[in-house]
Amino acid sequence: MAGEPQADCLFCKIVAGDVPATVVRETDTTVAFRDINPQAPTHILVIPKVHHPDAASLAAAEPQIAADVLKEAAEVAAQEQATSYRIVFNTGSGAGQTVFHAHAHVLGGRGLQWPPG
Ligand code: D5M
Repeated sequence: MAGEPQADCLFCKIVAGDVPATVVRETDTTVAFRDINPQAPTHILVIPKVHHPDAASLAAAEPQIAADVLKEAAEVAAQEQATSYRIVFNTGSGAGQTVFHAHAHVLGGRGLQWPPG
């Protein structure tokens, strides 16, 4: 069922505590943890605790939790003292999505180029 934990999902395992992660913030609906392969001094992933394969399907099914993810992305940036930062939702393998559980990348702590690669 949509939103239910998926046995083969890495980020569902992080939510459950079955895979370790460096958690920096947690709310009733979200977890934020450091990316294992950081692309900037600040590189944190904010995920919903519920399982949806990407940000758009999360927003369609549970818009309040999608809003929670965005709010937490800003909270994480503030906690990291990143005044300028980028929020990225890679969607689809062609855009670089490798984990099919919705997540926001929060990148900051250095100058960021536009357009991204
Ligand atoms: O982003 C998926 C991101 O997830 C990618 O930047 C690596 C990160 N990742 C993968 N495994 C882990 C663990 N175990 N901890 C922390 N971060 C992890 P995507 O947009 O799907 O490419």
